Amino acid sequence: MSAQPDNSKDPLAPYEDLIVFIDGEYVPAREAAISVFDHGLLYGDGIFEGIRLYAGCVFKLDEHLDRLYDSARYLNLTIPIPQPQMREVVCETCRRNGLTNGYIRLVVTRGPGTMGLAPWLCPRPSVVCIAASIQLYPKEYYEKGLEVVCAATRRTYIGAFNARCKSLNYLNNIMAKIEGHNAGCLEALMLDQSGFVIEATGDNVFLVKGGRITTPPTYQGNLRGITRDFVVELAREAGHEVAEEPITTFEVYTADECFLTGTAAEAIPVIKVDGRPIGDGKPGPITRALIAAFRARTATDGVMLHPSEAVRS
Ligand code: PXG
Repeated sequence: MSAQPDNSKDPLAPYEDLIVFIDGEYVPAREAAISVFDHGLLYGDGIFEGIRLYAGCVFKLDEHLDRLYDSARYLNLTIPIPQPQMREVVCETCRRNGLTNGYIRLVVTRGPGTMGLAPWLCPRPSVVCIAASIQLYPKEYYEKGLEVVCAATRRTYIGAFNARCKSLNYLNNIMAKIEGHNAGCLEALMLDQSGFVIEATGDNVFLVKGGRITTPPTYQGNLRGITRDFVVELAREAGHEVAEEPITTFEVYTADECFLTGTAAEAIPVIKVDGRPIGDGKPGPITRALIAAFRARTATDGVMLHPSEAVRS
């Protein structure tokens, strides 16, 4: 399978009528532009968050903002908008687009600067907020599960860059995603330098064995997913034992169940890894129950866009 793009369609067509927040203003999408000298473009120097809007509530908004501001601190990047105001930017972008359900992309770049790496020569970081709709995986995969492979490309070593910082440089993940695609899969698992399976290219990974749930700890160079933390909470509430422990391909291939979690993907079953069926090769009961619990809570655990209307109704 080729990773070359399909040029027959305009991928931006669905975004034509959007209102986008950029550097303090809400403007039509076609007018929202970042400088060609922005270090976000020149060096991938910047950070982002992907956030979901469910039934008029921004899901885990404060958790996403905490992670965004921590990512900024890691990079010694000063976000020009204080966190409480950023909360309002996210909500207002959703309101201006009349959204009830959607996907929010919040991006902070280092801003325009001279053509050298030096971030201290970039005086004005840029802030962009886009709110639109998303469908990462076709619906049928939530019923029948995904097949994945383990990518040969290792996850960036934490001594080089700690992926707990959600940066604009996703080339490590994209290399693995291409490997998955070339193997006919929509996702790929990634291993760290020592051979531990630590996450997928854009999702965290969970296993179930003998009723016990495991997921890798977040000191191995993976992203501490907000969906991951929520699913751990849901699983414990449902009475399951959940352990954060390193996993290898042995644990993956011999698991009863496997699933992935992420803001875009939510929770999705994995039924085959490297050609080996997981369990009986069908989404397992604990995975299915957690997906149902996740869906039941997404509409109630968020920051309301229109709190006054909720009080009236
Ligand atoms: N690991 C990585 C490497 C991620 O990028 C997750 C785990 C899950 O984290 P959250 O907090 O979302 O539960 C992510 C987040 C995409 C896409 O288009 C993926 C993410 C974010 C935005 C877009 O696949 N993944």
